[in-house]
Amino acid sequence: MSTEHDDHPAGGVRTAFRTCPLCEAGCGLEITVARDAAGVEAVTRIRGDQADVFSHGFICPKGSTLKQLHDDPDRLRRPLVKRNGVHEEVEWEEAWAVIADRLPALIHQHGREAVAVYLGNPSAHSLSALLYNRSLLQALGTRRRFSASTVDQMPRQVAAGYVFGSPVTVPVPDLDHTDFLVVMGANPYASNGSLCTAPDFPGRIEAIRARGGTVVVVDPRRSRTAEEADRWLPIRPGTDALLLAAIVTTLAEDGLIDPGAHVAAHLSGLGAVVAALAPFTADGVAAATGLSAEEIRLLARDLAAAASGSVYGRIGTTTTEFGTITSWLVDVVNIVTGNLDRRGGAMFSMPVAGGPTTRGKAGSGKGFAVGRGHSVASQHPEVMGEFPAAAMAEEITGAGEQGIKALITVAGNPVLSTPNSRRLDAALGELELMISVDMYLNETTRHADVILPPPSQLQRGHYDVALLQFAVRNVANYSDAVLPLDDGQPDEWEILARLGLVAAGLGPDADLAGVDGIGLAGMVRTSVNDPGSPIHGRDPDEILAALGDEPGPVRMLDFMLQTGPFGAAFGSNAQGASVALLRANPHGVDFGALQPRLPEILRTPSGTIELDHPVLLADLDRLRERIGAMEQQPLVLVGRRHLRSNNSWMHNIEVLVKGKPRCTLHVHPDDAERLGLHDGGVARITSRVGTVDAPVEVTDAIRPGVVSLPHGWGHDQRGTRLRVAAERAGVNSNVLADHDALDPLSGTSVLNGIPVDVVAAGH
Ligand SMILES: Nc1nc2c(c(=O)[nH]1)N[C@H]1C(S)=C(S)[C@@H](COP(=O)(O)OP(=O)(O)OC[C@H]3O[C@@H](n4cnc5c(=O)[nH]c(N)nc54)[C@H](O)[C@@H]3O)O[C@H]1N2
Ligand SMILES: Nc1nc2c(c(=O)[nH]1)N[C@H]1C(S)=C(S)[C@@H](COP(=O)(O)OP(=O)(O)OC[C@H]3O[C@@H](n4cnc5c(=O)[nH]c(N)nc54)[C@H](O)[C@@H]3O)O[C@H]1N2
Ligand code: SF4
Ligand SMILES: [Mo]
Repeated sequence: MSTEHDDHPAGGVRTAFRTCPLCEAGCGLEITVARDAAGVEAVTRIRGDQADVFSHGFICPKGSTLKQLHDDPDRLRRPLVKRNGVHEEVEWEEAWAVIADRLPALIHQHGREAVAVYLGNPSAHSLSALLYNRSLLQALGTRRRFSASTVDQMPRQVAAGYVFGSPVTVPVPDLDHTDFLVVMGANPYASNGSLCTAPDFPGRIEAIRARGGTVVVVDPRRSRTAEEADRWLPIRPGTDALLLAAIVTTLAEDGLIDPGAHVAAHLSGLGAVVAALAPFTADGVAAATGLSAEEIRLLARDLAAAASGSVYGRIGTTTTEFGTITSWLVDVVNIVTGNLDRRGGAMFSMPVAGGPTTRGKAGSGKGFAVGRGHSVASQHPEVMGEFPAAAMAEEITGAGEQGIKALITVAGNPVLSTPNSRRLDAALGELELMISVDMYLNETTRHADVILPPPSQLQRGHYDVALLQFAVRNVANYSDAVLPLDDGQPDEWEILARLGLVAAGLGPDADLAGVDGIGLAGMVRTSVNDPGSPIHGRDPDEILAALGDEPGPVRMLDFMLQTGPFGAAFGSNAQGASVALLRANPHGVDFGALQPRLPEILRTPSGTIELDHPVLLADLDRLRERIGAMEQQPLVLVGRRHLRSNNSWMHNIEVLVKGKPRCTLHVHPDDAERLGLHDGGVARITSRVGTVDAPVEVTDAIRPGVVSLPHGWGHDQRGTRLRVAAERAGVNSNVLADHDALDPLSGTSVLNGIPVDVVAAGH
C-alpha cells in the first residue's frame, strides 16, 4: 500500500495516498485509515495530498466522498441474479453458474454477433477495466461494441486520427505556460477538465491571468469559467466550426497565417485548407454564430498576436452536428497561429505508460480509417471499433434476425446517458440475456439478468493509464488498494477476465492465472521484437521473471511503465519508471513539462500532419449548407455539469446531492417572459423524440434562445436500488436527445443544440 506509518498493530491509524479515480483530474488524496482493536480498518478522513506532484493538495467535493461511496449501503457487495423480475443477492459461484449456463449457449445458437458490449465512462478510469476489457472483447469476438465515446469525445479522436495518424494524438493546451487560452464548450470550474488532465484546472486558469495572460470562453452559457475569464463569447450552440473557420479566414486575409518553421517542416495541405475555408468569413458567419464579425476578427488577431496561445475545445464542441470538423478546426487554428507543439501552445503529452505513440515506428504509420463494417439497422460505419451508442436500441429491436440478443455492460448507464433513453430502456427489456459489471442496481442494470459488482474504488489499485495520455505535465502516479477486498470478492480484473473465459465456453473454473500469464508473455514477446522498444532483443524469459508471477493488472502496468519513454527498461535505466519506483514515491513522479514531439509522434502514412484529409475537407460542404438554417436556429437545449455531480452515478451520495435541486431548466429572462415561464415553475420540454417536465430556473447566465438541462438524472425508475438518488430523482435530459442526430464522421450524438419546444407545464 502507498502507506506511511503502517507499522501499527491493532488500534492504530495510518495514512494512505491514492489518486482519485472519479474524474480526469486525478487528484492525489491523503486518506486516513483507522484500525480498531479487532484489526478492522475504516477510512476516517480523505483530503487533498499536499505533496502530490501534480495536484499539490487540490481536491473537489467529490474526492472525499470515496469514503461515502465505499460505505454506501446501496453499493452492491454481492452479485444479483434476476428471478421472476426481482433481483436477488447470490454467491459468486451461483452468479457464474447462471452465466455459464446461458451465455455460451446463446452464442452457440445465435452466433457471436448476437452479443453486444457497452463500455461506460468509469471503465476508462479503472486500471482493471482498461487492461481487461480488451480480453473480454477478444473472448467475445463480437463487432457489436458500443461505448460512452460516441456520446463524448469520439469526434476529437477521429479528427486527430486523420490529421496526426493516431486517434490518441490529441493536443492539450499547455495550461501552465500559455499566454492566451480560448476555452470552447468546456466548463472546467465544474468538470475539472477533460481530454486535458490538469488537477486544479481552475487554479491553472487563474494563474494565466495572474501572469498577465488572457482567457476567453466561448459558450452559450455564462458558465463559472466564463465568469472568471477576460471575455465571454456567447455563441449559438453547434456553430463553433463556423467561428473557427472564420478565424482562419480572417488571419489569411490579414496575411497572418504562420505555422512556424518547426511545424511547417512536417505539415502538408495547409494551402488547400486555407483555400477551402475562404468562403467562411467573419461577416459571413456572424449571424449564424450569433457573434459580431468584429468580435470574431478581434479574437483571431489577438490569438495570432499572443506570445503563445491555445484553443481548447471540449464536450460542447464534440457532441454537436459538426463535432469532428470542429475538433479538426481547433487544430487548424492552433497550427495557423504557430501554436502547435510549442511551449504555451497546444502540445502533446509523453505518456509514461501505455501510450500508443510511444511504441512502434516513430514518425509514420498506417494512418487512420473508419468503416470496417457497418451497423445492421442504420448502416452506421464502424469508428474505432465501435458503433454509435445512439444505435444500440435499433440494433436490438430493429435488426430482425440479426438483432442483438445479449448485452454486457461494464461501468455504464446508457439508459440515462445516451439518446432517446425511453427507446433504449424499452429495447433492453427485449434482450434474452443481459449481464452488467456494475456496483449499483440502477436505471440500466435493473434490466440485467446478472449483475457482477466490482470492489469499491478504495479496494482497488489505481493508475490512470487512459487519462494521463492527455496530461499537461508528464506525470506518473500509482496507488495500491487502500482497503482489502471483502471476503470472497473478486477484483474487477478477475470479473472481466473470467467473464471472457466463461463466454469462450471454458467454464467458471477456468485457469485465470494461466490465461493471464499467456497474455503477458504475448506483450513481452511483441516488445522484445520491436526495434523501437527499450528492451529490443532482450530474452523474454528474463523479462517475465522480473515481472513476477502475481497475476493481474499491476505487473502489466509495471511492464508498460518499464518499457515506456521514461522506463527503467528492466535494469537498463535504474532511475526509470516502474511500479517499484512509483511505490517508493506515493505522491507521484513528475517527469517534467511537455516537450515538442513533432515529428516522432506522427503515425500518418506520409509522415506529415495531413491537415487536408479529404474526409474533413468534404464535410465543409455540409457545414456551408447549414449556415442558413443556423441563422434561423429555433430554441435549442444544451447540457451543463455541476461540480458536485458526476454524470449519472454519484447521486446516491447524500453529501453531494443535498441542498437546492440541481436538475433545473435554465431559461433566459426574455425567453421566460415570451414562453410564460417563471422561476420555480415547471416547464414542459418537447423534442422530436420525447417530453419531460423540469423545474424552471430563470437566469441571465444563458444566451436567449438557449435552455440548459443537466444530464444523468431521472432516478425515479422502478426496480432500482438508489434510495438517496430516488429522493431527488430529477428528469432524464436524454429522453429529449434524438437518436438520429449524429455527427456522421464519428457517429457521435448531438447532445448540445437539441431543438425543443418549451411551454409552462399544465398549459
Ligand atoms: N445529454 C447528455 N448526455 C450525456 C452527456 C452530456 O453532456 N449530455 N455526457 C456524456 C458523457 S461525456 C459521458 S462520459 C457519458 C457517461 O455515460 P456512461 O458511462 O454510460 O454513464 P455513467 O453515468 O458514467 O455511469 C457509470 C456506471 O458505472 C458504474 N460504475 C462506477 N464506477 C465503476 C467501476 O469502477 N467499475 C464498474 N464496473 N462500474 C462502475 C456506475 O454505477 C454507473 O452505473 O454520458 C454522456 N451523456
Ligand atoms: N463535476 C463533474 N465533473 C465531470 C463530469 C461530471 O458529470 N460532473 N463528467 C466528466 C466527463 S465524463 C466529461 S466528458 C467532462 C466534460 O467536461 P466539460 O467539457 O468541461 O463539460 P461541461 O462542464 O458540461 O461543459 C460543457 C460546456 O459546453 C457548453 N456548450 C454547450 N453547447 C455548446 C456549443 O455548441 N458550443 C460551445 N462553445 N459551448 C457549448 C455548455 O454550456 C457547457 O458550459 O467532465 C468530466 N468531469
Ligand atoms: S477534481 Fe474531484 S473528482 Fe476529479 S479527481 Fe480531483 S478530487 Fe477527484
Ligand atoms: Mo465523458
